[in-house]
Amino acid sequence: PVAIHREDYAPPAYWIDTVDLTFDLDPAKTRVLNRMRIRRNADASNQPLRLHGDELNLARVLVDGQGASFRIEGDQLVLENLPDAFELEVFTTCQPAKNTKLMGLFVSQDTFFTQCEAEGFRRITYFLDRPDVMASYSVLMRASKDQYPVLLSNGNLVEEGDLADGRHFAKWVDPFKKPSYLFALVAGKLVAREQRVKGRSGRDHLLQVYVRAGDLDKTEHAMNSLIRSIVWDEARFGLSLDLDRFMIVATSDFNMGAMENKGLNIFNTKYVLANQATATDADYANIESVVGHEYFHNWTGDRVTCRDWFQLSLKEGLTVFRDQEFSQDLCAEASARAVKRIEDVRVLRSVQFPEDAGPMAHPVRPDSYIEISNFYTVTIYEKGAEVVRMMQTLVGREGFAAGMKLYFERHDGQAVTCDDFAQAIADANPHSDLTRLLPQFKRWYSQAGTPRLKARGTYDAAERVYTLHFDQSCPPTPGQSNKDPFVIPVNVGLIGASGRELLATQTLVVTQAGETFDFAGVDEEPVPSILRGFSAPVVLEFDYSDEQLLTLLAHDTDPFNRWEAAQRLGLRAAMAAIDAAPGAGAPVLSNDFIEAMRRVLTDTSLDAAFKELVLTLPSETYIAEQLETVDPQRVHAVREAMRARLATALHAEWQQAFEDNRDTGAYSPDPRSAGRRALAGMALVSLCLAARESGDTVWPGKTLQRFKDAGNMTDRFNALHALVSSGHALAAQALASFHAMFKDEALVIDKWFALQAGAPDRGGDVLPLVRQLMKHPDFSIKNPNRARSVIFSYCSANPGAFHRPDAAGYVFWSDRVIELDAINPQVAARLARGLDRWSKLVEPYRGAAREAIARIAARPDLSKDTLEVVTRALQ
Ligand code: B3K
Ligand code: ZN
Repeated sequence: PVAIHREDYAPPAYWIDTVDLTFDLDPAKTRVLNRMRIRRNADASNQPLRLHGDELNLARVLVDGQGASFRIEGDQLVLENLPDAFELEVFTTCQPAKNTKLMGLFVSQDTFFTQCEAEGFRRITYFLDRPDVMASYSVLMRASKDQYPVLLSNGNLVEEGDLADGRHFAKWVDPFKKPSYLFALVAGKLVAREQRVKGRSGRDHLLQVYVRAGDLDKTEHAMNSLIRSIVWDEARFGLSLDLDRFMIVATSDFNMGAMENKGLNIFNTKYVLANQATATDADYANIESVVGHEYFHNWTGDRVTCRDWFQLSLKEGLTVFRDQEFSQDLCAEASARAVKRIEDVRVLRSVQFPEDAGPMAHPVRPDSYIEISNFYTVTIYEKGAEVVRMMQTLVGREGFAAGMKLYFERHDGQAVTCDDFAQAIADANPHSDLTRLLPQFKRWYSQAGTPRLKARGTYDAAERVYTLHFDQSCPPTPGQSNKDPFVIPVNVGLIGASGRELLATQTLVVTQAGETFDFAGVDEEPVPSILRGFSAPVVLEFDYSDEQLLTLLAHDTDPFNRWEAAQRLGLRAAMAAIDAAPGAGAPVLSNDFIEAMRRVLTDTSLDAAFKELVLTLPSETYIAEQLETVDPQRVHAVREAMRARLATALHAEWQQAFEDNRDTGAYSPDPRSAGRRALAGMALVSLCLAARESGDTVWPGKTLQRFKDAGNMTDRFNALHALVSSGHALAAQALASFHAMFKDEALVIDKWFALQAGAPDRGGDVLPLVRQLMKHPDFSIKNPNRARSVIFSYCSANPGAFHRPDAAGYVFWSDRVIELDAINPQVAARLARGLDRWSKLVEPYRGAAREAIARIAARPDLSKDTLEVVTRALQ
C-alpha cells in the first residue's frame, strides 16, 4: 500500500457540477445509473479523467450519450481525449447485502443505509471521490413499496409515486452543493417522530427522527436535543438551519457514532434511542452531544468543508469544540459546566495523550496516511478541539464568535484548510496574541506529541513578588525528532495558605522554551493554581507538596484544579505503591488522603457529580502513562487496593452518600439529578466492595433489591455493576434477570455483554467468560456494537484481565483482529490499536505483545487499515 502525502495535494483535473443518480434498490444487486456534468479544470493540465471505484461491477460508460473508450487501472476508471465539458453516464451494480464493511451502500435489518465518509461513495458509483469536488445532486430511488416504504436522500423530496410491479419511487434534490462524502440514502420500513419548528428569522423547518416501528417511544430525547442544538447555534454563533427538512435516521449496524450527511444524518441507534427504562444518564448525555455534534457539522463541515482529508480536524476539531461548548452552555450551574470540562479532559488525557506518545502519534493536521479511516482519532477530534479552544482563550469568547463570522463570510460553499480557519479567527482579532503569534501558534497543527510544561515558583517576601518560571519541551514522535516551542496559554491564579484567593485567573502566554512571569503585591507565599480549566493540552509538572495539593483541593476557586489536586494526590499514592516492594505491607493510601476524600464526600457545598469525579481514582491507563515501564498487573493490583481502601475507610460516609442521593424523584437526565445518581451508584460499588472485604451480606442484599426496584436504567445498571464488579455471588442471578428483562433491547444487551467482559479479573476468569459470551446466541461479530461490547470491552477497556502473564489475552486479541479484518477492516483496525503501547510493558508482556502484533502483520491479504496500524506499531 502507498502512503498519501499532504504536500502532494493538487486540485482535481476535472470538476463535477451536477450528479443525477438513479437507484434500483435490491439487496442482492442494486443498479446505479450515474449521470454527471463534468468540465475540465482550466487550471489543470490536460490529464485523463480518473474516477475512483471500489468493488463495483461496471456495465456501461457513455460520453455525451455515445459509447466511449475507457480502461480500468486498479480501482480507477480512466477516460482520455475528453471534450472540455461533457455528460458522462456510468452504469454499475453493487451488492449491498454482502457489504459487511458497512462502507458505501449496505443493508441493516432489511433497510438500506449508506456511509460515504471518507471514501465510501466510490463503493456506490465511480466518482471523483474527494472532498474538494462539490456538486449538485438529484437522486431518484426505485424499490419495492411493500419492503421499502420509506425512501430518503439529501435535501427536498420533489416527487414520489407508484410504479408497476408493486414498486414505487421518490426523487430528492439537494439545494446545496456538496462533496460526495456527504451523500446519503436510506430505504426501508421506518417510522418518524416529527416536529415543526421556526428558526429565529421565521423560517419553517420539518424535523424528523426515523427509527424502526418499536422504537418510536425512544426518540423524544433525540428530538429535544436537536431542537436545543438549533436554538444554541443561532444564539451563540448566529448560524441558522438552512434546510426545509432535517432528518436523523437510526441504524443498529454502524461503524461509528453518527454521520453528518447534508440534511440526512445517519446515526448509530446508541446515539438516538433512549427512554428511562433502557438508557442511562451517560447515554442521555452522549445522545445530546452527538446530536449536537452532527447538527453543528451542518455549518462546520457541510457549508464549509475540507479541501483534503489532511484537513479533517478543520471540521472535526471545530465541531467537537462546538459540541463541548453546547453541552456546557446547557448546564444551569457553573459547577455542572466544570464537571463537563473535567469529563472532556479525562478523555483527552487517558486516550489522546497515550496516542500522542505511541506509534500512531500524528499532528492535528497529519502529513501522510495510508488509510484515512485510521485518522479519525482522538488527536484529530479531541486535541483538535483543544486547539480551537486555545484560540478562543487567546481572542476571547466574543472575538472567537467574530472570527467564526468572518470564516463563513470568506469560505461559505468552499473546501478549505486549517490555515484558512486560523487566519479568519486571527484576522477578526487584529490586536490579539493569536494574531501576533499566528505562525508559531500553528505548530499545534504541525507538531505531534504532548508538550511538557515544567513550572517552578519562588516567593520574595521582602518585595512581595511571586515569580513563576516555565520550561517547555515536547518529546519526539515518529518522523519528528525535534520540536519548536508552542504557544501555550496558561491560566493561573494564586491561593493563600489559608485558602484565600490572592490573585484571580490571569492568562499567561508562554511562547519560549524558558520564560518567567512576576506577580507583584502578593502578601504571602502563595500556592499557584496553574493551568486552570486545563487551558492547554499539556502535561504540567510542578513540584507541589502534599500540603499544597490539599490546600488546592480544599480551596481553589477553579473547580478543575480542585479536581486536579485530588488526581495528583491519587496518582502520587499509586506511584509510591507501585514502586514499593510488593508485599511490603505499607498502606496504599495515606491518612491525609483518606481524610481529604472524607471531607469531599461529606462537604454539603459540593455537587454530587463533582464528588463522584474527585472520588474516582486516576484510571489504570492514565497511571500507566506516567511510568517508564509498565507492569499492568501491578498497576491493576495497586489501583484495586486503593479502591478497596477507600471503600472500607469511608464506609459510613458511603452509606450516608447512598441514603442522601438514592432518590432523585421522577426521572430527569439533567446534570444535577444525574450527578446524584452517579454518586449513589459509586456508593453502592464501594459498599459492595467493602462487603467483599468484610463478609457483610447486608449491602449486597440491598443492592440486589435496588436492582429489582429501580425506576430507571441508571439506578438499575449501577446496582448490577456493583454486584458484578465486587464479584458477589448475587451477581449471577441479577445478570440472568437483566437479560430476561431486556432480551429484545439490543442496546441494553450490549450493556449486559460489556459489563461482563469488562469485569475485574479474579484469577484469570474473564477471558474464559469472554470466549463463552462469544458463543451466546445473542452474539454476532458482524454487528459492530456487539463486537465492541464483548471484544473491545475486554481487550481495550479491561487491562487487568487482558494483560495475562500467559499471553492468552494477546493471542485472543490477535485472533479477533484477524477475524474482524476479513469482515470489517475499520472495526478491525480500531481493535488493532489495542496494543499500541506494547513497548512500555515489562516482560513477559512486552515480548508476548510484540509477537501477537507480528502475528497479525504476517497475515497475507490484510486490509490496508489494519496493515497500517500494525506496521506502525512494530516500527
Ligand atoms: N464525520 C463522521 C465520521 C466519519 C468516520 C468515517 N470513518 C462523524 C462525525 O465526526 O461526526
Ligand atoms: Zn464530526
